[in-house]
Amino acid sequence: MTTRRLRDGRAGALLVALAATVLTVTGCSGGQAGAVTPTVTVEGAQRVELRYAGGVVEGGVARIAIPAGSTVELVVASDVADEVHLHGYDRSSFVTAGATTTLRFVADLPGVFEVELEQRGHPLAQLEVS
Ligand SMILES: [Cu+2]
Repeated sequence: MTTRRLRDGRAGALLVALAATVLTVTGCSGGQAGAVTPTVTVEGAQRVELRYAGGVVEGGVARIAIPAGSTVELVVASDVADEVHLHGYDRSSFVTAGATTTLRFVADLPGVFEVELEQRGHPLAQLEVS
């Protein structure tokens, strides 16, 4: 009886490990579908760098996958003065022409959220928190 319980316990642990692997693989393949992947800072934050110049976003307006619960550093460089606005979380920060601004927040709300240059109404990216 004791041996049987031990085996069952191991099988359960193996299933949990397999399920975790499947979830991880699914997450990775989703992130590669034309999306920009954030870099991870030494502090473990998800760092996203966007550059707006000449009226366009460098590399196009991408959907960026963010693991829910992580700290995000959203760095926006702009050649015009405007306000960077993250919808949903309703965070914003002014940027002066030729400078960068950083929005730092904890991604504790799942969903897809637009980042835009508020005064121009120009989309910069979409953050997909899941
Ligand atoms: Cu806005």
